[in-house]
Amino acid sequence: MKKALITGITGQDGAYLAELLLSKGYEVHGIKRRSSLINTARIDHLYEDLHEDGVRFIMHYGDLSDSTNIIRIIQEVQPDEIYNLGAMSHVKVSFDEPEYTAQVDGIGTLRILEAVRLLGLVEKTKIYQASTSELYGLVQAVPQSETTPFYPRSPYAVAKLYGYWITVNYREAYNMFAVNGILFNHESPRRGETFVTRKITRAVAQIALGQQDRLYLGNLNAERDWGHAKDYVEAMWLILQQDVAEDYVIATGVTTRVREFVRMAFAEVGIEVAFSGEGVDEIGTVASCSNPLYQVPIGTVVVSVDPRYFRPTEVELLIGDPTKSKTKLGWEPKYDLPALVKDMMEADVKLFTK
Ligand code: NDP
Ligand code: GDR
Repeated sequence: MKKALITGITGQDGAYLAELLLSKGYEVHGIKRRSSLINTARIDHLYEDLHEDGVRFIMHYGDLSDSTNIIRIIQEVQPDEIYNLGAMSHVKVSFDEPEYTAQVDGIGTLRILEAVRLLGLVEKTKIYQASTSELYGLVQAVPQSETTPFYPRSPYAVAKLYGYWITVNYREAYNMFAVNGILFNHESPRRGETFVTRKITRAVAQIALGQQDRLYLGNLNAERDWGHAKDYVEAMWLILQQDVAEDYVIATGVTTRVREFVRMAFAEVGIEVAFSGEGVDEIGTVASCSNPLYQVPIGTVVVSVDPRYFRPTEVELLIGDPTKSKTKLGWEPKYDLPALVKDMMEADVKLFTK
């Protein structure tokens, strides 16, 4: 039975990946941080009683800022595959916590690689590093592929740039199977509440149910290549099943503005929103309403811009070129953007109907 170790198992991707690996017969180990309240909601359904026989889902306390526990856990588990998904993953927050972000997202990656090397696991353990389209930052060329130059635009992206290159360096220096998945934005009903898609679907569901008046957002013009997290964890697994260690872009190849995502989410609950004004004065107003849940009067302002959500330096446009992953991995996403929006809206309407 193959053993996998997942850092960031309590996050969006960690939860989907754990499900996928369990379904493939793996023994799955995860690293979770100690917190004052239990924060394992995304993986509680996978919990197995350690007192039973044949347990295949095992959690370890740990933190990517602490080399000692990383070494101990890797030594204990002796994993065949490590998926390094743990990170301070919020771009805007990284401007407020730049040093911590560098420690966890940058040096944390080194800690994993170095632990595998020091423990003599180079031949045995394959390592997946969660790299990101944020590396491309300020647009150099589109669509962005494995050969497009990087220009990171946030402390998060700069930390991830270190994680990317230290992974490449350990691969080349020590012949390790250490690879980067350069994943473009991927979302789901399990997405953290402060990322823009989930913030939108939660707010739209609450507006549709008469529980909230307005949604405040930052840059409505940003363009993102959004996919579904379920599809993207499949790609992570495929990347580690290859004979040759290589880096891959995972994306849909379609980009959409934040404003359009808002429109699509409202349309799911029968509310047509029209945008007017510009910059900080832009508003979204109800143009028509056939909402089966709650009548929102025509002309009601449901979206406003709040400059507090602007970033000191923004990534305006991301659009990925998934040619290599499609041809070499045979990876094909099952969800397009309308299907993703539908999935997220259905889940949030259900959540707030309760
Ligand atoms: P989440 O923010 O949902 O999850 C992050 C995970 O990392 C959580 O389990 C979190 O634990 C854990 N974590 C945070 N800090 C530490 C730490 N110091 N030590 C150990 N674990 C820590 O992110 P996603 O699931 O969306 O993303 C997974 C990875 O992929 C991240 O590295 C992210 O940067 C990267 N990525 C994500 C993309 C996306 O669109 N989702 C795109 C490209 C890359 P806790 O639950 O305790 O907070
Ligand atoms: P991103 O995702 O920064 O791309 O990083 P996020 O959803 O936070 O922002 C996407 C775009 O939307 C704009 N935006 C807002 N964003 C947030 N969070 N809140 C708002 O109110 C808002 N209004 C507009 C942003 O300015 C931005 O342009 C995500 C994370 O998952 C990273 O970890 C990952 O590496 C990248 O995706 C790929």
